[in-house]
Amino acid sequence: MSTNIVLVQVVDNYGPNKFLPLAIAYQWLYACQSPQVQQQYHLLDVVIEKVDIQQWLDGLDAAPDVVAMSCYVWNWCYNEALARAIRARYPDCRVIVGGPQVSKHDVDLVRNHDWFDIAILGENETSFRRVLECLDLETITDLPGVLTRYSRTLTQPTRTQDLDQIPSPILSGFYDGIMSTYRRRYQQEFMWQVTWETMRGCPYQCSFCDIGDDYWNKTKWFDLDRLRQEIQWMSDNRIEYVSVCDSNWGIHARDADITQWLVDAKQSTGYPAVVDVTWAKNNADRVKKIVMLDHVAGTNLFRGVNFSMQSLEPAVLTRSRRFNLTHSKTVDSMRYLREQGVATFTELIWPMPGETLESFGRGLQQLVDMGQRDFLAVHPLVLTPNAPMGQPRYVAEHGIESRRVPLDTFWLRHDNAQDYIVETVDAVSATATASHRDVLQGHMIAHWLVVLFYYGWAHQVMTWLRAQGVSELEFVDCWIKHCESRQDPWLSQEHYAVQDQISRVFEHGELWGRRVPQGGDVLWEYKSSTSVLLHQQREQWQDSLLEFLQTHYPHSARRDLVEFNAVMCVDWRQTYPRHIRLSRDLALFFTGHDQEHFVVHHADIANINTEELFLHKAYHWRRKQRYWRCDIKLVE
Ligand code: B12
Ligand code: SF4
Repeated sequence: MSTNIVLVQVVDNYGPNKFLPLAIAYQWLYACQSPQVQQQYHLLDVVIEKVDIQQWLDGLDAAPDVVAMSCYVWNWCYNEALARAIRARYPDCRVIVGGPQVSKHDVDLVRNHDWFDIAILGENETSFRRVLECLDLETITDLPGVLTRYSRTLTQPTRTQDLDQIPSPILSGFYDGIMSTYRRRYQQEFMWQVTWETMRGCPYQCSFCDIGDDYWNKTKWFDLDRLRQEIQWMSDNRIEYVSVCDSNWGIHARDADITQWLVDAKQSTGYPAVVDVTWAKNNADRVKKIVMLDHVAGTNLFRGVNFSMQSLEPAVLTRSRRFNLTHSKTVDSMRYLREQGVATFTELIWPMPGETLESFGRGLQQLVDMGQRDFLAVHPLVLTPNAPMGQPRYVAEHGIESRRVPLDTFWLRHDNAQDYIVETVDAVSATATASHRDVLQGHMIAHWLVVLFYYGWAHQVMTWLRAQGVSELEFVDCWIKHCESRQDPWLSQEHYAVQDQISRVFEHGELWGRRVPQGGDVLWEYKSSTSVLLHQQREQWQDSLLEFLQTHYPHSARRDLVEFNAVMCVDWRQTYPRHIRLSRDLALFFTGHDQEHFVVHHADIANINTEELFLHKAYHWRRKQRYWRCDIKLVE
């Protein structure tokens, strides 16, 4: 009699795309190389979405004997609920868990989660195969990186040395199987998203990151021929979006070759449409070369280049073992890319251990000074079970306090949120150098800097004031004081609404994000949510901005400056190109031309036909490419 196995790797629903499951496919396909596994097992189902658990159990064709789940921070609680339900209905079914969310430090993990039977740590394709060959809990306890309720010691997993021993889920036809099952089941075509790996591991050791763990320090590569064939498949199968797992795109010379194949593929079929990569931190020249391959070909595979820094404070970087590109190289690269018309964006984390409110603000200003004009994201610091920063010693050493709060997932649809099994994380609420109050205040500084400068709502005004000696951070500080003074009730209300919502995440465990009128059933990221509101009340916004200038910077309180700022923030309800008239001093300052008549245009706005599409493009999907910003030219 065969053993029925179910594979589970679920993600949240984001828009229409479905995710093809990479990690669990690897595990299964590797195990299937064992003749015993091949003969003994029958693949009952592959679960890739957070389905209704009871309905799914009711719909199964047979009783599952083994369920293998891939666990990430975004599906751990769901997987627990699924495992409990399986345990209740099929008590003899063996539930196996693996993946980044399975702690490599907790020998009691299975004893403390008795709805799981086996936990497999690290990559560990070899142990998974042997577990499937022998499901006896006492025997498998001796395998490296395998935990059961009988485990008394923790053995660490070894690395997989030759990645090409793992069959490709693409080339083996495994994904074709899932896609045709969906086609049959739902009688429609879906857009599929591929998670794609060309290499594993990372030579860096950032403490806040799962991959910063020593375990992942050596890099291993997939064979180039295999990758080339996979690209062909993605191109032929019209894969819209490819999420590349590699931690440093551009770290190796071969990344340029792979990029060229992706460019060629898109030129021949139009697919893959988007390739989402994490750029190498310290290989600026190669990164520029790779970006230009795409840019010059006009294939638009990459959506900008991220210069992730996490912090700009040297002492903080040392504590978290983070190495950033040098200051001068970053400035040069950002300048070069800006001149080529390639958007860049930067990611920071707040509050990093050792960071203070003051050093955080200094870092934000430094970033603007370095030439980051396009986009900035500030992520809340969270502790994960395998990241060095999540370990008790590190936590104690840096006075880290954390609270169990929902995962910082934004843009969840609220209708999903109704029955949603909330995933939780340990979000850092204070450190030895930043009190909880500082943490909230830091989020508000980042909030207004992004809204005003990086979403454009006061971008031109701030640029003008900068030339008068007012730095962007001084402007933001003054803005926050203005909001707190309640002089402008409309602005104060917005300021406190955001602050209150962020604080409620920490105090009451509420979901991150915020619903806004006419923003659909979506929990918007806070800066986006404020932008949606400002968009809906543009005239009120201009009045408030002018009044703020009159109060604090009277010499720059010019209606034409505020109006110019507004004109540069794209609005789908306007007709483009727009002809505008500028006073000579503004024209000279912003365009370099001593003229009055200009044309304002936006390359994509003609494709927008609904408010919802506009809001999502401007303040969600294409925010990192400064979608908000119009172009300005002289009238010819
Ligand atoms: C692709 C990706 C995504 C995709 C996921 C698509 C998908 N279907 O999986 C998307 C874009 C959705 C995503 C989102 C997020 N991500 Co992400 N993402 C990644 C990324 C880049 C690759 C993951 C991957 O597939 N790697 C390749 C596979 C093969 O490796 P692996 O996952 O480690 O799996 C190996 C082993 O762990 C093991 N394994 C895995 N599952 C199982 C199961 C069994 C049974 C066994 C035996 C073994 C096993 O086998 C694999 C090797 O064969 C990683 C970073 C990275 N470079 O790995 C981050 C990473 C997984 N993401 C991370 C985070 C934090 C997030 C976000 C929460 C960020 C945020 N705040 O918004 C969001 C989640 C939002 C949400 N609600 O969904 C963290 C997760 C930490 C954790 N403990 O889970 C990572 C590790 C980044 C990091 N540097 O810390 N992400
Ligand atoms: S943050 Fe990036 S560079 Fe640092 S260890 Fe993680 S994957 Fe490597």
